[in-house]
Amino acid sequence: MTNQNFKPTACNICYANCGVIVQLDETGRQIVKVRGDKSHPVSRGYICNKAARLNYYQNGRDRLASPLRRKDDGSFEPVDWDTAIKEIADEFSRIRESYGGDKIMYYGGGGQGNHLGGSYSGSVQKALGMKYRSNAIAQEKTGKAWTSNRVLGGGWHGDFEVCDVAIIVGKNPWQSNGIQRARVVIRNISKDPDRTLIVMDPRVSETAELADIHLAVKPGSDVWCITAILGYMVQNGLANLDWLQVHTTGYERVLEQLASADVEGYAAFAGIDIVQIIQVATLLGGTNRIGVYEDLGVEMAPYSTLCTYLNILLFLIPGGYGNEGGMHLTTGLVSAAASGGARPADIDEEGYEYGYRVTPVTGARIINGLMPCNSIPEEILSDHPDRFRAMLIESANPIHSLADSQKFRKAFEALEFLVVIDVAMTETAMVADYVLPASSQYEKYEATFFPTEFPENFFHLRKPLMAPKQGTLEEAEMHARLVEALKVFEPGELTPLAEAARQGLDAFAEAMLPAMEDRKIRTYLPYVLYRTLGPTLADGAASAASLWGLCLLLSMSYPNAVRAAGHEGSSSLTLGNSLFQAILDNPSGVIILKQAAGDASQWRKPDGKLHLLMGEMSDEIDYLAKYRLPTRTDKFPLILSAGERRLYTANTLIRDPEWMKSNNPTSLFVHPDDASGLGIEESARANLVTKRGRAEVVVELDHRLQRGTVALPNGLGLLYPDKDGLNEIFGVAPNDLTDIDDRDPWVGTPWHKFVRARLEAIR
Ligand SMILES: Nc1nc2c(c(=O)[nH]1)N[C@H]1C(S)=C(S)[C@@H](COP(=O)(O)OP(=O)(O)OC[C@H]3O[C@@H](n4cnc5c(=O)[nH]c(N)nc54)[C@H](O)[C@@H]3O)O[C@H]1N2
Ligand SMILES: Nc1nc2c(c(=O)[nH]1)N[C@H]1C(S)=C(S)[C@@H](COP(=O)(O)OP(=O)(O)OC[C@H]3O[C@@H](n4cnc5c(=O)[nH]c(N)nc54)[C@H](O)[C@@H]3O)O[C@H]1N2
Ligand code: SF4
Ligand SMILES: [Mo]
Repeated sequence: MTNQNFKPTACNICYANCGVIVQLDETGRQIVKVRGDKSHPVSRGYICNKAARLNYYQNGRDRLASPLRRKDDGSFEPVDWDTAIKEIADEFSRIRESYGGDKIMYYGGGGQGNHLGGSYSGSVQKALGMKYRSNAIAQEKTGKAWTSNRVLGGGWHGDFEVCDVAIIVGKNPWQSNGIQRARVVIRNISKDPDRTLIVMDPRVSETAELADIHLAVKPGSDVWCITAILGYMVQNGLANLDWLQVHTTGYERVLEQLASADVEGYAAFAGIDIVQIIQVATLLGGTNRIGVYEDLGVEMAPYSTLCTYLNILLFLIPGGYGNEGGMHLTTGLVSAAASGGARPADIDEEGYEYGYRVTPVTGARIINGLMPCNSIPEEILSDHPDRFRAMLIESANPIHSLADSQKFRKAFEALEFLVVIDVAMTETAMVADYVLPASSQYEKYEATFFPTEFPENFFHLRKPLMAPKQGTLEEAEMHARLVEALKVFEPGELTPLAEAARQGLDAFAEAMLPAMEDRKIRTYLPYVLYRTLGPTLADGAASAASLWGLCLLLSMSYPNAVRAAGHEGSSSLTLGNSLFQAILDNPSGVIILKQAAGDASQWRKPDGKLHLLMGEMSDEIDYLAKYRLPTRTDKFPLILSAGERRLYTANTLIRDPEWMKSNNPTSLFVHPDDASGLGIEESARANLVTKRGRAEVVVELDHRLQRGTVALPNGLGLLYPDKDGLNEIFGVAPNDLTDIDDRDPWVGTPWHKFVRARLEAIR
């Protein structure tokens, strides 16, 4: 078979976004065949079982096809685009005039496969004076962002293709990917006698099955296990003191604490044999080619922020940073932009941060501009004069995906105005005042800003496979029309830039440079690029225009790495232009930068050192000696992992339950001993109860679980129309069972992997 008629794009089911080539049927609207794209520079033909089922995303029965407006009786009526845009702009303007633009909150902006549209939302936020925003990252990765920014000055990533020791903490890449070509890479490490795969997970996950060393911690106790490993290293001369002295500050206090850690006691509390601790500490202490990957198993559990901090120490104490095969700062199109703008935190003499931004009502910490998702309802359901009155939600389904769905529904119903932009009629869209239908990710140009690979980093701008579904618009156009309805620019104000763009990229760059002296142009840059450069881009690629600004920034921040990837240009402007052109010209993706180990860009600016001491986390390390974990009670003796990644889960991106070949959508995994103790048999129905709710489940016995733990799949319990158009719920929505208050004290991330629960047999 040849690959004629196959078009390149990417799989949008998880954030690996593997390159794929797809074949459409004769109507041009159904995706009938999907293969790995061998021309993709990083995934190189790799796909997992899910990619074949993209058509369930593209052609869901609940795709939206017209803007919808809520009527007085609560039902929706279709309205035309001009009406919708005008009325939405008017109502948001009214809220801004009555209460201030900071009472309008923005949520979302992109899921697993789509960030291009969201890059334009900033212009709408500015036009309305919005100040607070959030997205799903603030329910998983803000603890990581906070600690990483403080210690390293940015996010971190390992080179799993070549590291000697890989340590995977609370992550199951076999099912959830995340690392490029995850199954191949994991299998390679597992098979190689000279490389070691260490997995920390209470469960014998598919990844743990391949591990050389499986640290089967008790749920929520990872921080004791990791501190025991670090303590053993420091107490037995395995810390790389020479390296720490040269590259870090504040290490003395950290080493002092680890020197007095109760290694044996901590190992025992975590349920780990001391022999394993010694084995792992000795391996890590003997190399600097270390790859650490953490994910939800620890980021959504008690002590999540401390756990990330300790994971950073796992590679810094042996000196496994900035070297070949070691850990590195992530650099991509967006981190370049962030490093241009991020102000370093204010730190006092003891290593505590002060003067950080907080939310208006509850004073929760804002990290990288994102407020904690768990705080959102409290910032609405309040008498506080600064409470949020309205929201704009784009490409996200927070009623379903955030902790405590009931609380979110109540909060959104209390808003004066809610607008949702989505491709489908979601649980969140159902409570909106207006719903705007987006073209799907295969009907428009799309891209994500996730690639974090090292030493080579890629970017993949995907071309549309088909025309937009009738009645839909891409987000870039919606945002531009809203900016215009809000009358930000005078007619003709951008004409000179638009004319320069028509003369080509070089002329445009030359005109933009002085234009960007104007604060207004800088403030509304994505919108300005879309309306000036956008229309001149070939093949209708107008929404790719915002990338031009990012390419310029990347070329200014990392000129050598961009040139090493084969892009040419003597100045930042010409280099940025050639990078932008390369992104437009390569439909299977392109390497945007190539870094060298030890590259100066890896070292924290301005003093060039890593700042090991975080006062807040030092206190937490001391607190470990108290051995405190939220307790199981007679009422709730089980720990529920609410929302696991399985063979057929895809957040809420695919709503049609038929997409699953396996998976009973309601299945709860239970250890056979726990089930028999309750008199529950395989495939029996049972009630799963938490302090927040109850759900009927089907029990599947699974000996890979730890006794006393149960697990539900993620992303199910969605409403979906049956063939007669009647909405049905398939499976259990995990966040009917989770509580907004069970969260990390520093960054507010939820404890979804540590939900206290009980199971009741149904007789
Ligand atoms: N198939 C599929 N892939 C996906 C997604 C999807 O929906 N479906 N979603 C994507 C997204 S958004 C994300 S963020 C990632 C998430 O990817 P993962 O983090 O891998 O996802 P989970 O399956 O939720 O949790 C991972 C592991 O944590 C373990 N765990 C539970 N409690 C603990 C604990 O106390 N300690 C430790 N160490 N481990 C624990 C579980 O046993 C599980 O094996 O997946 C991405 N990939
Ligand atoms: N209990 C529990 N809850 C969890 C998790 C868990 O493990 N347990 N995992 C959490 C994690 S890690 C994550 S990342 C979140 C994800 O939760 P969300 O951020 O809410 O994201 P998705 O479920 O991926 O939904 C994305 C939305 O985007 C829409 N969409 C798809 N394509 C487009 C498009 O092109 N344009 C627009 N405008 N919309 C589009 C989809 O229809 C869908 O409604 O869920 C979280 N929720
Ligand atoms: S790893 Fe993720 S992006 Fe790649 S094929 Fe599987 S679901 Fe799609
Ligand atoms: Mo996620």
